[in-house]
Amino acid sequence: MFKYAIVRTPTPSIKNGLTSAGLGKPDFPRALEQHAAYTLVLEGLKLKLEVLPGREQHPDSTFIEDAALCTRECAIITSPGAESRRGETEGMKQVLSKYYDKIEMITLPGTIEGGDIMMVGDIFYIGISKRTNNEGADQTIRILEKYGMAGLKIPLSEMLHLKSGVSYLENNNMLVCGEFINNAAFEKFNRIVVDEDESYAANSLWINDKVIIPEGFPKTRKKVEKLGYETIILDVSEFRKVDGGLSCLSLRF
Ligand code: CIR
Repeated sequence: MFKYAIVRTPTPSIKNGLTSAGLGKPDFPRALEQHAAYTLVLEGLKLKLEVLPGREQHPDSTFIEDAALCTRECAIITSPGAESRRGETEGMKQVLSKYYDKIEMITLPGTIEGGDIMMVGDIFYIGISKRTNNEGADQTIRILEKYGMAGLKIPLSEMLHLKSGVSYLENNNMLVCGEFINNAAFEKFNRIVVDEDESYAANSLWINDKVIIPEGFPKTRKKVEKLGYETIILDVSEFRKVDGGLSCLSLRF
């Protein structure tokens, strides 16, 4: 169960966020409303929320998941692979030191973004992607092992981040789509395949026994409900325009 969440408010510069979605520019007032609705849902799920001020100079900084990894033992400040996102980790040590005694750092030439890290108990699956390199993954794995946890690398060929295509819903259940459907690393899980035309919903979010699903993906919703989960539907259309999903909008621990 998660107790805390940290989010960062979007700013008007979100329209300059990195993207390959081809869905147009986000509408800032709408993004703000959607972000507020997201934070309300997290609070409704009994998380103690910290809302960090937006950073206009970093258009993607509302996707705070990429800037750190919060484990049961330590927090790890990442080293974003996208150059325009490098500065997003500034100040994170100070923020996280309210919650953690042990704070570790990934350093260049290692790069890693939180969207490439999926927690399954004490095992962290780490996507090797355009943003996360082997060096960044290896540094992370060494830190995890120091604290009695483990990391496993998963090479990606198509998706932006590992969690763009796979989400762990606890209780051995995992949403998978695209290049991850037949990945041997996930064979032991109860894999629920997300249809290609709903692939955005592969980034759904388990929080304290409920699953948040983006609005507009009824087949995925049905599949998740069939597993017995109560679902919460949230419209995150403006974040989707800059390749962001539900998980990237918060750190949860
Ligand atoms: C980026 O390309 O870095 C942002 N526009 C989207 C980041 C999404 N983050 C995530 O899935 N964890």
